[in-house]
Amino acid sequence: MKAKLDQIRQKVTEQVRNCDSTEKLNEIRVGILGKKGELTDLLKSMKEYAPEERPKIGQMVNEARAEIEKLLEEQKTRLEQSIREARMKAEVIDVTLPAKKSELGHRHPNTIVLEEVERIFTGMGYEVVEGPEVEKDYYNFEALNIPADHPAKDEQDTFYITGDILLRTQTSGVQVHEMEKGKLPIRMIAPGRVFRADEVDATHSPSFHQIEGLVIDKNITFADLKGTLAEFARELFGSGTKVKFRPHHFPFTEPSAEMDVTCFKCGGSGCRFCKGSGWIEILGCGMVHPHVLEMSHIDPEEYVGFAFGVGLERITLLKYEIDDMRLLYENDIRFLKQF
Ligand code: 2NL
Repeated sequence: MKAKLDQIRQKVTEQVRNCDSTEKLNEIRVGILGKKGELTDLLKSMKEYAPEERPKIGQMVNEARAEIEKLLEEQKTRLEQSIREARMKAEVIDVTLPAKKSELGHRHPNTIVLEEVERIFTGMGYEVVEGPEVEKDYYNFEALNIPADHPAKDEQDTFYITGDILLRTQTSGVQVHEMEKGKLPIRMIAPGRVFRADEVDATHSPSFHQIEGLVIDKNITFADLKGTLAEFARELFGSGTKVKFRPHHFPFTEPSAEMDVTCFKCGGSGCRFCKGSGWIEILGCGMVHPHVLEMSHIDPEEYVGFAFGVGLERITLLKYEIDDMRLLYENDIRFLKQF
């Protein structure tokens, strides 16, 4: 028995020493200590010995077992250590290698212009207020005095979600919510994304951005509107910019006007850019219609206001002399980096 044990011990020591993977180490363990392993077989053969010899044999086998287990464990630790070392060696980071250049983004020209417009109006004491892109028909149309049979309300022009919920076609709803709060006076601009069922071309998109402005206070006149918007135009397009107001019609303002600025390309003498007229239209405006004030519970006998609306893309295209609106939606970094 002792000879057999010594033989196993020797064999295992040899095998373990030459073993180079944890899988093989496990195979060795099973071959010796497993259910059908050599040492287990040896233990099973105990009954062939005399009863008085059995405890001694049992002790010998157990000692051999402990020894082999220790051997296996030590080799396992050694193997794991060397695997770890090999991995660390392969993972070495060469800090002297040149760094990869990371491509930086760029602010969108719309964002640059919007921030400029916000700077101009906050400088005049206006608040910037945002609101939801999904609105009730009431806040987009009815509260603005736009009648039920107005062409803008046609499904051809407006994206309806349900019969009375829609994607806003202008940001006016934000101002109506503000008027309903009843905190006067109001000096605000409402920038944001708006939606219209338009086909895409050089000057149209189903989704674009608008900036609306609203002032409500006592004793506001059309002169306040003119002065404010003229100052806005001078700050945005340069101090030499002149403005001109042409009569217009909107259901939500009375009187209403469109404002033109002198062409910043030719200075007013006429060129291809302004189609020879010397003027470029940039916004719509007017004195808030008394009925619009009334619907939002503001007394038109006590309070008056003016309002205006500008297309953000339109002024971005003009300011940067971009001739196709689609360029603003492609987000090609080579285009964006030019502004
Ligand atoms: C345009 C120009 C405009 C307004 C928007 C407005 C908002 C309220 C009350 C009265 Cl809450 N008016 N907004 C006023 C004039 C022009 O937008 O070309 N729109 C189609």
